[in-house]
Amino acid sequence: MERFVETRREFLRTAGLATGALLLSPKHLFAAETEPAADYTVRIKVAPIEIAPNQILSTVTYNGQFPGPLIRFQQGREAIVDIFNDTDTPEQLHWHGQIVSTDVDGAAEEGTPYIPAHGRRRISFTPNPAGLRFYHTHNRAGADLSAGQYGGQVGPVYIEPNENPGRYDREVFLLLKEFEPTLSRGGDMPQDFVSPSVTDTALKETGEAAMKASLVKGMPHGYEVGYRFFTINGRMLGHGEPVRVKQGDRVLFHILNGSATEIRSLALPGHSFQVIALDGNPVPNPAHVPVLWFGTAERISAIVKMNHPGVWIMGDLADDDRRHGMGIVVEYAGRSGKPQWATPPPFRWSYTRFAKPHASVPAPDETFDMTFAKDNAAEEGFNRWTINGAAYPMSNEMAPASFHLKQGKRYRLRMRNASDDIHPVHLHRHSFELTNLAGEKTAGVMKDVVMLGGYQQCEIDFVADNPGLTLFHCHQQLHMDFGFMALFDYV
Ligand SMILES: [Cu+2]
Repeated sequence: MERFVETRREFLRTAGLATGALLLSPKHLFAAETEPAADYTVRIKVAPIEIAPNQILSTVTYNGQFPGPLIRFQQGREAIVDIFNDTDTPEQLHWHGQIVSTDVDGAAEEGTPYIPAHGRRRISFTPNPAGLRFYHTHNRAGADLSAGQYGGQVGPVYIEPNENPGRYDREVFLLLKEFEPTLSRGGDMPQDFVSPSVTDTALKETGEAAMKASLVKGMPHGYEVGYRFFTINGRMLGHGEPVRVKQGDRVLFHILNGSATEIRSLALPGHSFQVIALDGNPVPNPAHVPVLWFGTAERISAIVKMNHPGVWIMGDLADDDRRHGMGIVVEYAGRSGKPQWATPPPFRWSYTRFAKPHASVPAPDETFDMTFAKDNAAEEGFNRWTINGAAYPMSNEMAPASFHLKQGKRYRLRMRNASDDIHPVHLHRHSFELTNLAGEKTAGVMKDVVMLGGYQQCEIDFVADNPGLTLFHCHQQLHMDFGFMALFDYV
């Protein structure tokens, strides 16, 4: 991986040395001034990736590798990124979780220009906020399972904080991702891990009435996506480099669910995770948990004290997914043998565990009510998704904004899920605070994706502090591609 600081200094040094010569050539000097070297270069290209010995896939990648290169920025220091697109399809590269302008963000719906096919786009921005972010394509895939985030266009971003990042011996980045998607009718997303588990009777009645109506029409189930291969850092379990540790190490894991559609879990037998950040943002209460759960696009930074020597499988709780690759070996120095797995005791995941106890949040200036609903199999066999009755046009384009913001005001989104599916809901270009989960008040947890369980409700608050069109959507690719999106604008 390139370290941009060196690259840039080197460039300036070279440019400085060359100044005398360039005086003879004003045109050359001008070119150097208008086009400094990029801090990072990302190249979108189709490439083979080997996820296990002789298991080679061909997919769209960043820089010919999967995951895309880890991009490290320094908080608050402007960076220049060149994005080359070597494919035949115009592309959008989204800087997930960053507070950037619509010109940079990477969403056509907000008006970000495309990176032209076989072209280049240069962007510059000030990376913010600190912590674990990521970059991924924001192209619509629709029914095309080789497009969008089904392919290999996902890479981690780490924005170095200006303040002390914490005490640990080493840092390990893990990116969870499935390959070879196929469509099926049915398939269940796990959600019995969600806490609080309270569902709303009225939402349930709405959802069940919709299901009855579609059963009458003979089309109760839209397509769902399943996968053949499961990987961590682009390798199936047992086929990548193990995470090598020593007894007593404090290892800081930065883990990212890069899936297009799946909810993931992760456990390391005999160890606990001290969660220090969610979606890159430090949590008020860094609690210990035996299992991590990630909605699509969610990130967790957690410290593991290595105090249980052995050779272990750090893997997904779903046996089938783990057997098909969703895991990585953690190996203590001096230990060998077959990696061991043990199912952790029953555990429910709640964001409130990491919240500020007994804290309250300021009242919002305005509350937007949103109801999410599913029209079963209504869109050429795919489920159509609506927010307050409207599906976003299925075109990868701008549409009129549904919600209007005034700069500086605090807003609350009261989200009600009238479907039985779980939704990892994402707001672009802003961070939000979790303020109510299924009736339970909470405060202090800042995120950019929140999982909303079937027939549940939750509330998130955010300050309108980054003017411009702002996309809001479910991060499950099938859901966002079939209507589950809306725009906010500033008025
Ligand atoms: Cu969804």
